[in-house]
Amino acid sequence: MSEQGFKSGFVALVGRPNVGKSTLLNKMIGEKIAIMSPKAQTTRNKIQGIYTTDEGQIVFMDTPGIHKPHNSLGDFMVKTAMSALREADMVWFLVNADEPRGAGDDFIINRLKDTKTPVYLIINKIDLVNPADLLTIIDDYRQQMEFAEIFPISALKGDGVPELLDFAMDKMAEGPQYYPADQITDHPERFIMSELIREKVLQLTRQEVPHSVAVVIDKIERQDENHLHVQATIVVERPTQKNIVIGKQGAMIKEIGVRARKDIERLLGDKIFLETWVKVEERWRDKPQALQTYGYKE
Ligand code: GDP
Ligand code: MG
Ligand code: K
Repeated sequence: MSEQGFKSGFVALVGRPNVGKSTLLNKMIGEKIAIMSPKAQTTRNKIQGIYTTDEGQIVFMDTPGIHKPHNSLGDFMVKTAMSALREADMVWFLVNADEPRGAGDDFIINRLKDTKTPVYLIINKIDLVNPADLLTIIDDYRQQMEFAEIFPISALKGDGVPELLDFAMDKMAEGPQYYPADQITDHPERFIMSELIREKVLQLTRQEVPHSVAVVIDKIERQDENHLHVQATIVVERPTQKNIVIGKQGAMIKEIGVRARKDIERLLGDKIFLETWVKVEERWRDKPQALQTYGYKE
């Protein structure tokens, strides 16, 4: 550990398909990386790799909603992608040096413009272009939005990659080691499940239950190859809200469960047996411990 203390932070790695995101992750984290391979390509904080040194830890996450066109879950995806970007300490926007800027790049640029998180432009595959062309490319991207810094690299050959990593680690603030040094992936399914259940509560109860509702996934247990048993608790602040969420003879909670289960199944590709409970915890938002338990960072 360095004298200044351990550093840590999150990097959102974005870029249209084939720009070299996986190649870069592999180069950075080497054989230690295990790319997440859930059936879902849609989780909010899809952790792709964790880079740990004596100096600090950088968690790389993918934000799929940012590079996917709209579908039925489009709005939800864009919203969650945007909040993932806000939670990141920096965004690495990867583009391809040997292809002109395209619609896929512009789609992402338009979303990156809306975030306050610093965006680093990573121009990849510089081994395929001559330096004069590189300047034209940099100029073109610069005109689209403001970047905190621009890094030309070759993820394949490794050119510029150590410098990029050193730079990022340097920028990170002191912070905890979120994951053990030998852990390279997380299980973000938990996150998407709670987000989807929360979404259904808000949709179905409309104005009656405030946005302060939280959903905790208490248990995910695999029954067999295709079935997951999931237990979730919906946390509200007042007994009246609990009554609304449960509904007449449990009609509301049942409907919440049915709709959430369908979305979770569609996203994860597993059959879900979903059990939901409702709990009242007064003013949980004022309790730091509760905030952490319910997955809200300060
Ligand atoms: P992703 O879809 O963004 O994850 O892109 P991949 O990492 O799968 O890379 C797509 C293709 O580009 C693969 O064939 C890579 O080998 C190639 N590629 C990635 N980085 C570089 C690079 O720096 N130089 C060259 N020449 N090819 C690269
Ligand atoms: Mg990839
Ligand atoms: K690691």
